Amino acid sequence: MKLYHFPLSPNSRRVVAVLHHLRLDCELEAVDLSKGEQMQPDFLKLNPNHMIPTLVDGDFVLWESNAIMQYLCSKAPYTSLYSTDARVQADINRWQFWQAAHFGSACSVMIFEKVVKKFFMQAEADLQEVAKGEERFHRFAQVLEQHLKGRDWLVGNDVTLADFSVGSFLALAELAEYPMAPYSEIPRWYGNIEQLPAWISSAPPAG
Ligand SMILES: N[C@@H](CCC(=O)N[C@@H](CS)C(=O)NCC(=O)O)C(=O)O
Repeated sequence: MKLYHFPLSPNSRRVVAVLHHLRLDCELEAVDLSKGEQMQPDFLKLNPNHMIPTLVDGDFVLWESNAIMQYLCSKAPYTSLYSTDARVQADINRWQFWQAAHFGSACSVMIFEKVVKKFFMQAEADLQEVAKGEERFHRFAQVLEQHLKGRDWLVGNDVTLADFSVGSFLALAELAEYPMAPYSEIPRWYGNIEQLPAWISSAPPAG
């Protein structure tokens, strides 16, 4: 298998974390988004959305990080990351869809305005966009905060794909200046993810 990724992207880090957690053999190839490498014709043949992560497994090409994570679990003999129990699996799916549709898209506004523009475009953040992102962030962070009360993980008693999917956006909380002040459960839970060997080993190189 080969995974096209960009180390700074939360969308690809969570896939790399799952690869490490499951100890799966997979070649990693970095696609440098800051140089526009995702627009190369050969890459566009794999993913016409020009996005990482993208997985190639023989003649099978898969894009969308959450779909890739679920597929990788089918490569492991059994993993509690993605239980085979229908309700537990539905619960994990729920949080993965929620990340893709709501929480992640709120975080992405701040990542774009405060990180991508500053480091890759040498441009200023649009404060109106930041305000809209923050409002959206609070709407969904409140849901996450309430759910995490009395829990160490999003679903059940162990780490699942749900934690990697939602948690991946917290890695950029400081850099992207998410408005984290009202929340205590979210950083407590993210602290559990930060201690996972697979999360540590999937971190982008410093500097
Ligand atoms: N929904 C997609 C989002 C992937 C995504 O947004 N990738 C960004 C990097 S974080 C990308 O490749 N952007 C390059 C571009 O849009 O040209 C997933 O979960 O895989």
